[in-house]
Amino acid sequence: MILMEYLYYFTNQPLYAVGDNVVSRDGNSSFSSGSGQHHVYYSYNEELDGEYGYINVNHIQGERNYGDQLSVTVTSEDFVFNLDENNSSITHLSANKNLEQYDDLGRIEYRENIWLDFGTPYFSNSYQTTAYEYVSTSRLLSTSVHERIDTWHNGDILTTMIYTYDYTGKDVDEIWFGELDYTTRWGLETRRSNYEWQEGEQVTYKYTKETRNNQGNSNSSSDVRVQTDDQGIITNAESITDISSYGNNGSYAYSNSSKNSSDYDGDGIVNNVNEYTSMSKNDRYSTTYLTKNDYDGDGYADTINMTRSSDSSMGRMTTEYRYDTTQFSRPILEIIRSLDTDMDGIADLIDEKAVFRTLTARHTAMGGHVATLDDVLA
Ligand SMILES: [Ca+2]
Ligand SMILES: [Ca+2]
Repeated sequence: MILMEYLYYFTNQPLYAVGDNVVSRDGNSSFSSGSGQHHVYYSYNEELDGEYGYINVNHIQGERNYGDQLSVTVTSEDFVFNLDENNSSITHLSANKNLEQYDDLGRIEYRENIWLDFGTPYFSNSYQTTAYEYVSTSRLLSTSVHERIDTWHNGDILTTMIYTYDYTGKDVDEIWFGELDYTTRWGLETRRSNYEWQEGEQVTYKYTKETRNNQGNSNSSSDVRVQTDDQGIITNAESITDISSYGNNGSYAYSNSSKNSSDYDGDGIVNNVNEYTSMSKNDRYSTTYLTKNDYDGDGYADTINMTRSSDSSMGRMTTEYRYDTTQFSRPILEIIRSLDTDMDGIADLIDEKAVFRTLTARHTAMGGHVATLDDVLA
């Protein structure tokens, strides 16, 4: 039993196994004592009646406090038992263990997470460890290994994630959450899947670069992700940018851009592109949405849909362009303009026109991916 062996990693063991009959403890109880490394917490909750009867047991050892006893290990073990609605036997058990170890500066050093699931057709478990190494006061390397076994699909996936964090411009006490408080982080996720229906192992790589910049009244973030297959061909790319700022006079400006492209058959020709941008300043906003699809794989879009919307003193003006070469014998470009004068979301004036038109390559070329490896590598 793959699942059972992971229970050896637990300090506490589940009260019951699947199939066992429950003995009621007549309600809930909890217990707590000590502080810092000596903190202990235990809780027991039962709800044995009704359709969704359950028992929940939680054990915690250790406690993380700001500026005090920084070097601490916190372990939480949680067991959830689900009961059969007709008798008091256990039909399902899930066991979760989370261990976090902090160094003498209060930064996370090591994390272990185990999640086990017994009793449903979706037998699964995951075992994840993350080790953090602080290369200098501002740099951190972490390695995360995630294993997952899924017997329902008769296969398994092994995911390995390696992140490099950069905290340039931050003080040590601003790095409370090692994985969140970075200014830049680079990631490589390697995913190996083995399913019966697959022809051998499939390997994909996902590169990420995420930056966060918060200064005074302005915040910006940028996330870029590029996924490749084992041949190094980019199959998915994504780029998301957010910028927001507050003015001293109470003004607010926000802009967001989100783009993705995919080459789902991995032949080097992009099949699908989506782009969304929005801008808002005080109460005025404008958006553009564009989607392009190349179904026959010749590098030129077979359908294009673009919607632009912006506010003016007359109301919200929206123009939608629809181009579809797959539905009719001749390509048709439809242009639909609408104006929502009272901004209730329902257009008050609509003007539609459809023209036979073959767009040129300037509009239909699928182009390259929205990001390349150069954008994500350090
Ligand atoms: Ca393609
Ligand atoms: Ca095409």
